[in-house]
Amino acid sequence: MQVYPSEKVRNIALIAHGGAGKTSLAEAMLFNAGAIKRLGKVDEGTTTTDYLPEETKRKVTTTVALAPCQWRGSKINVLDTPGYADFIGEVKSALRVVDAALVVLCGVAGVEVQTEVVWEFAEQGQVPRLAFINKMDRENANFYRVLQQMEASFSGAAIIPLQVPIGAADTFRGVVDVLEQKAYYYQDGGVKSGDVPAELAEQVSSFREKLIEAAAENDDELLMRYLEGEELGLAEIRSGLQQGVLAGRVVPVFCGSALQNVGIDLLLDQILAYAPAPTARAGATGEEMASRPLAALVFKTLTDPYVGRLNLFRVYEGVLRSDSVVYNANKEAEERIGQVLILSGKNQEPVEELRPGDLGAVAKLQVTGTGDTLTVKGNPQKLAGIEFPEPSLPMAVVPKSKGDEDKLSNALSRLMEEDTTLRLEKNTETKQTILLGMGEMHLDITVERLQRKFGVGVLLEPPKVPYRETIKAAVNRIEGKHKKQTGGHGQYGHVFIDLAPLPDKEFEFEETIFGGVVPKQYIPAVEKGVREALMEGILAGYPVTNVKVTLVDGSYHPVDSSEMAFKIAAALAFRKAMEQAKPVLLEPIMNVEVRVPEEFMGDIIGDLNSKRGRILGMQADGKQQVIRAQVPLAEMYRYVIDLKSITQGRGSFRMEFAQYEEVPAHIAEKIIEQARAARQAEQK
Ligand SMILES: Nc1nc2c(ncn2[C@@H]2O[C@H](COP(=O)(O)OP(=O)(O)O)[C@@H](O)[C@H]2O)c(=O)[nH]1
Ligand SMILES: [Mg+2]
Repeated sequence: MQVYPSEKVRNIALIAHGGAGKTSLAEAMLFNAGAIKRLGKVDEGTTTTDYLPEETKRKVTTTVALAPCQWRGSKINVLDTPGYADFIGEVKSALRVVDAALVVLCGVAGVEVQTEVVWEFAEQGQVPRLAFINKMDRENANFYRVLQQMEASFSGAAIIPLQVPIGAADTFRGVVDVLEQKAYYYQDGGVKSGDVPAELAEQVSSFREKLIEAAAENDDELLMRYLEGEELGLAEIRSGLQQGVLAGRVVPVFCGSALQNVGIDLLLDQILAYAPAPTARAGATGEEMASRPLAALVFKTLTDPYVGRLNLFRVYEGVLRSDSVVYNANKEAEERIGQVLILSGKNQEPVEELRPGDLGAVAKLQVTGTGDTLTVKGNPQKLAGIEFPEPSLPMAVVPKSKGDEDKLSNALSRLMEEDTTLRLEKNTETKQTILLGMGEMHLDITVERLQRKFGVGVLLEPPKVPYRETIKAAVNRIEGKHKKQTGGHGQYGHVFIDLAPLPDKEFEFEETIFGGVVPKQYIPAVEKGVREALMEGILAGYPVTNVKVTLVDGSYHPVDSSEMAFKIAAALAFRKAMEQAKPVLLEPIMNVEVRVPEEFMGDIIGDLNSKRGRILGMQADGKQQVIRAQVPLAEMYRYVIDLKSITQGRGSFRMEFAQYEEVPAHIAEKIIEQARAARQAEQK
């Protein structure tokens, strides 16, 4: 593929709710541009951008994929993104490096939950937007209804139809260009232009009026002439619209069918016309940008156990050349660039260099990962990174075999290089390795990738709750005696302890020994014996906390006493004392903050109550309500899934540890019973 000057590059991300047709559209664009010979199908697993086994199996996009098209002397870098909420981090990556987003809508379903989510991402990132209403060939497709939904949902920008469909469903035959007032009919694999059909004339002229007004509003001079009733030229109107799109004030809307390949060539033309070039967004010429020191941002890292690491990046300034040395400003290290590549799905093509604004890839960098800036050593600069969402579904990772266990940690850290929404935590209390993901599908796919890429087999289990044990009563002078005096060297340790609740501290040890009844040198052993006993409480084997132990009395034997004997005696005394001191189970309580649209508030509160939650307060924040509550961790580990089903994905939540509290008796009984059964099973 030839090298394109920055003015001739367009970077556009296809963003949408899952199933709107992004992957099919990317495929149709590639096909029309002649980049592929055969139009692949999502349902047959033959598209360019859904190429991973996890994707073809599910017919769902899981990672951002690059698909460049050469169209009328320009290059359009299309980024296909996932629509499923579990992979929203990939959408963030794509939006970070494009100059425009093409929001794809299903002509039947219209504005869906993830449409709103990704629209807002684009708005927050100040990414100009275009919209494509797809699936016009489907029964019940309705262009005008979807337009109305868009107007109702997206108030921040003017929604301006630049096309209208000719026919719908079975009779969908093509589109009218509103500005040109020209019809395009698709038949027998070709396109014919003609006059606007009579039945659409009125609609088209009213949209055209709206369009011209929207164009004029972006340019003072145009606006004046427009208000004076002057006729504006096509080029002027286009330029007004371009400015509006660049500023995010205007969203032009197009339509067609990706599956039937109707309107896609026109869409490519419209992208060239309205999606800003990198130069337009930077406010500089390509030559100016190229003459500056290198600044390139890595927006995606792919790992392959055989091929190694592949970094996808955008060049912002300067030129990235094959066989050069660059500087990673984040890792503060030099990197050797071998061959610069252009990617199309999984296919790679070597190129000499990439100009400012272009997207490409480099293999086998040593330290570079997602979010890093590649620059020059003498003049390093750091581009803003990418803000990824925090994963909130935890599962414990259990290796299937010893071999899997040995390979696991390396495989996971490699996977996390390419998937920035995975987190790994080691829970020191439960000794479990916890993998956090965005949702169930995300974690399922992670398990598949561990197997496919690294040959590591794992199971996921619900994480254990780190319960603790404590006491509610104080007991005094509890005796522990360890004595063995049959034959040879004996053992003798003997203590009396007091045990008391200690609300604000985990543990304290004191001694009030008088007259050396327990000799000084054995007192540390007594404390050690107690500390070891604390690690496994008597109820269900959880760590004991918030207790104070005082060594008050004891006795010794001049020959048989030893540190070991006093340690054992102390542990015996502690367990006996705990049994008598009204032991209870404690569970972690979380501070939870749920953010949902107002209409879900009742259901959210009901659900939190059923999870033994205490509502602390509610507060409006714009159209959203923020609900604060305290809820036991044991009830919360799948909350991301419950919240999604209550709100159809419109809610979000955060939680953090608050404090430990006593487990209600009827629940404690079950936990203690389970622990006993587990211990018995272990002993067998
Ligand atoms: N009838 C019809 N179906 C389509 C069209 N575009 C995509 N589809 C189908 O919609 C489903 C989802 O498409 P896909 O491209 O995977 O959507 P994505 O999740 O947005 O990438 C697949 O079964 C496609 O064949 C279209 O224009 N018309
Ligand atoms: Mg897709």
